Amino acid sequence: MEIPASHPRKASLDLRHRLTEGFAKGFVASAGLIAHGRGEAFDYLLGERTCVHADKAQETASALLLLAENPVLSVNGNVCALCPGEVVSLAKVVSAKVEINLFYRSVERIKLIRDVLLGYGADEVYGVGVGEKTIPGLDSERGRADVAQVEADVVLVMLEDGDRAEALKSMGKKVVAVDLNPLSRTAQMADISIVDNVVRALPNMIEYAKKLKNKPDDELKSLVDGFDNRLNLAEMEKLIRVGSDTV
Ligand code: PTJ
Repeated sequence: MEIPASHPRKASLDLRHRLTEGFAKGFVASAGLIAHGRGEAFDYLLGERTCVHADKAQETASALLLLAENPVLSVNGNVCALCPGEVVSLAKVVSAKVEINLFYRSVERIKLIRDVLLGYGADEVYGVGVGEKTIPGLDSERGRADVAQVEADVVLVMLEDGDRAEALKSMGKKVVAVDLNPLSRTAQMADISIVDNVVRALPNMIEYAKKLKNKPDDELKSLVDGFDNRLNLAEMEKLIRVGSDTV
């Protein structure tokens, strides 16, 4: 159904439709619809905009991805529905691999997500095999990983509140999270937590990565070293509780 351009909640409803269409096509998990609702609630409280602290986290995350030897962008059903083209673009700018990692893993969903990503121009999509590698300490299906994720030094984890960030960190990796809930386990465990809607975060990260790409490593390192994730998360939580950028 086409939402009229005059509808005051058009942008939000259009995003919902991307999820319900992805569900109808079979690549969004039914629980993914619930996860999206949780995100919507946080986004509403944050004013549905990129806050200054989220913008800083996006700039820093872009620098970290550019510095990485072996960055991986991890994609689940919701990310595939909301921003497949942006995942592919960001992967190209920062020379990252794109890997599918699903909680509700099925061969059918993996194939559908792979086809969407290839349709948006991905050179190669990882995580489509049987998952011969495992992430130690992770008993869910998310623990089945491709060699890409196992060898990665920096992993971008989007839209999941779970146990993978902790397991990846135990393997010595740096984790960047995109999660509208600053209190989520993933946001709390990550090295850089971007508290913003993924549909705004990824385009902004692509722009930052393009700007930072030709800067010397020292400059990128000082951006990363100067970032305090605890403080950033605390500011984002304050923003939700108090409702102002200036508190
Ligand atoms: O596709 P699968 O099989 O891997 O399944 C995906 C699930 C549903 C398991 C995954 O999305 C999930 O783990 O959902 P959770 O546990 O509800 O965590 C989702 C987190 O992402 C919540 O903290 C939400 O607030 C947040 N979130 C939801 N939508 C967005 C978002 N964060 C940023 N942008 C969004 N659009």
